Amino acid sequence: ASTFNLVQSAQFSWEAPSNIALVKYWGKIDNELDFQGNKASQIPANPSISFTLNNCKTITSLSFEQKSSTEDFSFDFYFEGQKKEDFKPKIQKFFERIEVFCPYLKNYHITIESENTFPHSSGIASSASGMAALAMNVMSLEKALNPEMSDDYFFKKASFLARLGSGSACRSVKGEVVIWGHHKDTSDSSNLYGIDFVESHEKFKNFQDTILLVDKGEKQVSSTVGHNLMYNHPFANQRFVQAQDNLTAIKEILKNGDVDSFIKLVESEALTLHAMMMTSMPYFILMKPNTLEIINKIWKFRTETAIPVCFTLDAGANVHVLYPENVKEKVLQFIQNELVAYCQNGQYICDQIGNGAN
Ligand code: 2P0
Repeated sequence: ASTFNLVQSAQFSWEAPSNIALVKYWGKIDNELDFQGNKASQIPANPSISFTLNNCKTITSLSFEQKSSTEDFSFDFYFEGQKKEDFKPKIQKFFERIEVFCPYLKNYHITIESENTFPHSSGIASSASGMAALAMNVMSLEKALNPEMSDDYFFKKASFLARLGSGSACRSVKGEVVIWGHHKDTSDSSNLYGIDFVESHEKFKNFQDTILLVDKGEKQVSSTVGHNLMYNHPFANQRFVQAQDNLTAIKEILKNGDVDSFIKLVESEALTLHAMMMTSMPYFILMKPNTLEIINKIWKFRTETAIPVCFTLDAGANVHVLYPENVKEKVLQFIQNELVAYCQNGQYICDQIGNGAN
C-alpha cells in the first residue's frame, strides 16, 4: 500500500476508437463470477467479434490529485471543455464497478476531460470509445504505481475495466480484429476481456467502413434495455448457439480471405440483431425507411458490379458500409451518387480498420 503514496499527482491522455461488430453481442448473463469470486457484471450471453475503427475516437485525459480523505470518491467531468452533469451517472457507475479492482483510485480526486472526433448525437455510440479511453487512463495510473507491470497485463486489465463501463468497449482497446466472450472453438477467449485476432488474410487488412448517418436522433432503445430484451426472448437460445457457430465460421473466413462468405455472414448477423429486436417483448423497429433504401441499393450495386461491398448495422438506423481498400474509389463514388440522398443532411463518416487505443 505504501507505493500508493508515491504518486501524488499525475496526468495521462489516451485516445480510443469505436468498433463495429461483425458477430453481434446482444444479451447478457448474470450468474457468472469474476476472478476475485464476486458476481460479475457485463458478461455476454454469446461471443462477438469486431473491427476496431480508426477515425471515430474519444480522446480523454485524466488528472489525479492525491487527497487526504479517502471516504468519498470524487471526480469532475468535462466534455469538450464544458462541465457535463448528464454523462456523470454512467461514469460514476463505471468507477463503482472497478473500485474493487483498482483500490488506489479512492486516494485521488479525478478530473476527466473528454472529446470525440465524430459529431456527437450522430447516432454513433461513443460508449465503446469513451469507456475504453477512460480505462486506459486508469491503467496508466496503475502502471505509475506499479512500474513492473507487463504490457500484456496492462492491455488485458484495460479491456477488463472497459467492459465494466460498456460491454463493447472491451473490444476497443486493441486492433485490428477483437474477439470477446467465451467461444467454444477459441482456446484463449474470455467473457472478461477482449483478445486480438491476428490471423486475418491480406484481403481484410485496411478494410473500409463508411458510416452513413441515417438518423442522428436519440437512441430509441438504450443498450441496457436492448440487452435485457434477450432475457425470456423466445429465440434467445437459438441465437446464442448461432453466434457461437458464426464466430467459428468468420474466423475461417478472415483467415482464408473469403470475401463472399464474409458478406453473407456479416449481413445476416446485422439483420438477425434487428430481428431479435423485432421479436422481443416489447418489440422495436430501429431501422428507418432510408436504412432499407440503402440496403437495397447496396444489393443492387453489388449484383450489377460484382464489387464486394456489404452493410452492417448497430442497434440503430445508421448503415456501416464495409469494403476492401482496393475498391474504395468506386464505392465512394457510388455512395456519393446513390446513397448520400438517404443520409440526414447528407452526412457520412469515412473510417477504416485501426489499431486500438493510443
Ligand atoms: C455490439 N451492440 O456487439 C452490439 C451490437 C450494439 C449492437 O454492444 O450494456 O453499449 O454497455 O454492455 O456495449 C451495444 O451495447 O452495452 C452493443 P452495455 P453496449 O457492438
